[in-house]
Amino acid sequence: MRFSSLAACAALLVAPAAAQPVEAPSPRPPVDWSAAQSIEVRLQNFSYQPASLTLRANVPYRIHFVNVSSGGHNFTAKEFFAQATIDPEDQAAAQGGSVKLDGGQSVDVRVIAHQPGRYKTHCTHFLHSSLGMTGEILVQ
Ligand SMILES: [Cu+2]
Repeated sequence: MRFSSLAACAALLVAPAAAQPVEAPSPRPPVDWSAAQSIEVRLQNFSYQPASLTLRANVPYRIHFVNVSSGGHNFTAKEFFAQATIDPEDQAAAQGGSVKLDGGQSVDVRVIAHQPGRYKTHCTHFLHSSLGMTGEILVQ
């Protein structure tokens, strides 16, 4: 009797932990990319316009990157792209978390951010970030 009530008590103590199984990543439904909101980011010597983007989590966006300068730039945001879903068609353009553009080039990346937070972005070309080519993406 005493043992069984102890066992019941132990079961109660264990129950809350048992009620919180490790969450498996929930399967994500297919995305309707045609509903993506458009945002334009201009890359120039030596800044992003705008330097700060605000995105809502779990909302599809089409980010239109335009390099308006004659030299190459990139938009490197590894942590941002790592937590995001990128349209399979655009994954090559954002390979390794970096969108690379030659002078005058433009590219679209359709993306859904999932994890709210602040993510840094910068251009990895020599000295570009120290000249001001940095920015942030705020996911709300
Ligand atoms: Cu640059």
